[in-house]
Amino acid sequence: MDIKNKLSGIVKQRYAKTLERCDSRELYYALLQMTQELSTARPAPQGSRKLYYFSAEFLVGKLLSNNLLALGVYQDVEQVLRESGHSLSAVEEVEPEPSLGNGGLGRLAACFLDSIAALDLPGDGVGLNYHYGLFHQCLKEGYQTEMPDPWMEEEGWLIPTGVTFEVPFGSGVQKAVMWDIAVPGANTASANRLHLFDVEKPAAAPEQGIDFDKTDIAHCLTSFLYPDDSDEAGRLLRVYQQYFMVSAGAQLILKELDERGVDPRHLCEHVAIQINDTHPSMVIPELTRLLLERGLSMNEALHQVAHACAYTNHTILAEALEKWPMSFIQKVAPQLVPIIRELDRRAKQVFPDPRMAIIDNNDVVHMAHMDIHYGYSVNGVATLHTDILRKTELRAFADVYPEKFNNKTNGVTYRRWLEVCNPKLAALLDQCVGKQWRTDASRFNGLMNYWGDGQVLRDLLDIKFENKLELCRVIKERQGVEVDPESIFDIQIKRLHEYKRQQMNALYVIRKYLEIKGGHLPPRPITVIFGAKAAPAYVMAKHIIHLIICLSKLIEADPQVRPWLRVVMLENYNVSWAEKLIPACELSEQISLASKEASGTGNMKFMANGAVTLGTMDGANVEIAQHVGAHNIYTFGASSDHVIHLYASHSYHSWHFYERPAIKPLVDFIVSPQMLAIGQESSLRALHEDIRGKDWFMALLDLEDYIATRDQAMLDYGNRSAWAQKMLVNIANSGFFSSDRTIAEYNQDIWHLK
Ligand code: 26V
Repeated sequence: MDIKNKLSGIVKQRYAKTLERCDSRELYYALLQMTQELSTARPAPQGSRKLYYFSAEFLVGKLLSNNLLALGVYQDVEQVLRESGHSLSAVEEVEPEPSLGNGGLGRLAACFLDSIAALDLPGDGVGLNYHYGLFHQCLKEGYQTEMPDPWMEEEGWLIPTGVTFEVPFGSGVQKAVMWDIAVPGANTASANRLHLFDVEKPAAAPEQGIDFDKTDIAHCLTSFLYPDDSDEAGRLLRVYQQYFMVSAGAQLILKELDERGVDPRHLCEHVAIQINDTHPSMVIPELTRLLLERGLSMNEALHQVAHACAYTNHTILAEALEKWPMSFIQKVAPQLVPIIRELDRRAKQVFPDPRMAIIDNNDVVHMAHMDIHYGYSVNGVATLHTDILRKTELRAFADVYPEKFNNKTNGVTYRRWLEVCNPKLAALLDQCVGKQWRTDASRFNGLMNYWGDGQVLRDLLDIKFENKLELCRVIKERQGVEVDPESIFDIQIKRLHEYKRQQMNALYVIRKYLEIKGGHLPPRPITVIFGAKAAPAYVMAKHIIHLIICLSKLIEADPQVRPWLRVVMLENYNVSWAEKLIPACELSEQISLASKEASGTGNMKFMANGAVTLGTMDGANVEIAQHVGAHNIYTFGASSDHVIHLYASHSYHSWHFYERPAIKPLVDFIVSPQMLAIGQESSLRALHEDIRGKDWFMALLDLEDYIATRDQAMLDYGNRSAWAQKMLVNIANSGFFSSDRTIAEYNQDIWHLK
């Protein structure tokens, strides 16, 4: 294909200009048009069974580069732009980023769509089109404030389909309008679709912050992702969103079956439905209901549904396991109530164990329990997580349905998370192991042959340094902060949650600060970078952000400490930030309390980009440690077994740890006069009190080990060639964590798509 001609033709027609005379914005829209034309010309992959991946979140990130790569025209486009005096990276800046996810769960769904298409498997995503995303985070005067994050434009990636469905709410029928985003497969000739459902007449953005009328379902249903669930109206809106998504999705499945000429009595031979966490669980009773309407008996309908639906669990945090009062469902979708009661009755008949009830004694519906009884597969997202599900949280179910339980360790797409975001490292890999790694990540292993190759090791260090320079440039440009590229880049980027323990990282910063003030300098300057959004109603998470910002201000103002230690809290951390941060990272902070992080996927992206992990034996860190070996990862902290025992026996008392001489001064520094002079007293005191007297996620339990292990890493960093070898081993062993491997396993064990 002659890209130059095609693109010139488009800009001539759109703007009556030559390529040379276009600005970045015009070029972006021209490339968007070209990419859409190429993608929509592709047919869907063929197969006997089609997958529908239901998820409330798809954190797709910017799509231009990714799609150009998948379509095989990236290099041509880059060249054409260069020759006409432009750069693709400047054009990319114009693209808005959709924030259609919270974090790992949504980003995983996006990586999965990429891999499903790349493996040429027939599989579409089903989700919602949130107009203002999660929220845009502003960090003003030391606090997070939330603003709408509008990302849709007149012209964008959404393709109008003309397809609509009627969703029968208790309050009346509401129309669901289907928009599609094309998902072209890398190295294939096909494309799948991400179907995003929307209301017909969406509300305008709220005037102030993210407050809106949560009872105005007709217009606000798709305004925001997960509206604040601290009040009842927000929780109810969430049920409206969920039912809207699954009802429209289930109707789409039946429509496509009709088009393929398949009798719904054979649905499960032709359809696989993956339920991504419990947000889409109502697809089970809804599809049952629709099949009953089509004349199937209850037995027939349930047979089809239970052999089509499979459930993925992404967390064992009790507060995140969804349970809805039946009264909510009665209000949102009363027609589901008799069906859910029947599902519950049948399950109880076979398994009277109250731990397995779909509806408990308080008339509350346990969504995960419905998925397990009426799905044919239940999977966790890392080996340790699946083991914990089997042994603790879902034990009663694993005992009676052992054949349903299986593990699918998460993965990430290296097309976005290496090829697009780290072109220099990608080129080095091409040189060392050939270009095939893009579709066969097991090739990374060939890099091990260069473990003793001084030139390759120096190249790795040089590439890392160049990526650090680029990150410095971006941080300066976006936040006006100057960071020393010679310092160690130590990065923790993920949602703000106490179990992820950003507060423990902050306590290490305090320790370093006090050491430097005492004249004890670290072996090298350190830059500690945080990126994190806190849920709007999660008060403790906001206190932790405040602590980090206060530390950053304290250090900035201190010429004695500043050359040795810097703290940067990035504003509005998102996928685009991650694409700059991950290639530049040297020490990857994966420090969750063991047993709490189901998998983590950032850990995998960092590893593949040559960062060394500092982590607990939690989630997929355990598998990373197995792959790289003890010399190439820094692990610390209590084991998951020990942590589970501490919870069960109620024997963790933070105040015992607080009293230790190495810990007390660090915790107390939070409310020191210096800190109170910078920050808000009530916030700092609340955090101090919580860590000292409760510390539910046991930051103090692991603190001393964490400090010692992190110090050791900083020391080892000084031996540059030995460090480069650790980087190399990490990259070489990251192939296992490709989402292509994960998806191949889902297909082989669960979906059987072709
Ligand atoms: C949800 C909620 C909702 C309400 C209050 C607190 C809370 C805390 C956690 C969650 C997590 C929801 C599920 C989730 O995002 N899990 C993440 O899934 C990733 C992909 O499998 C995995 O890598 C992460 O470890 C896991 O936390």
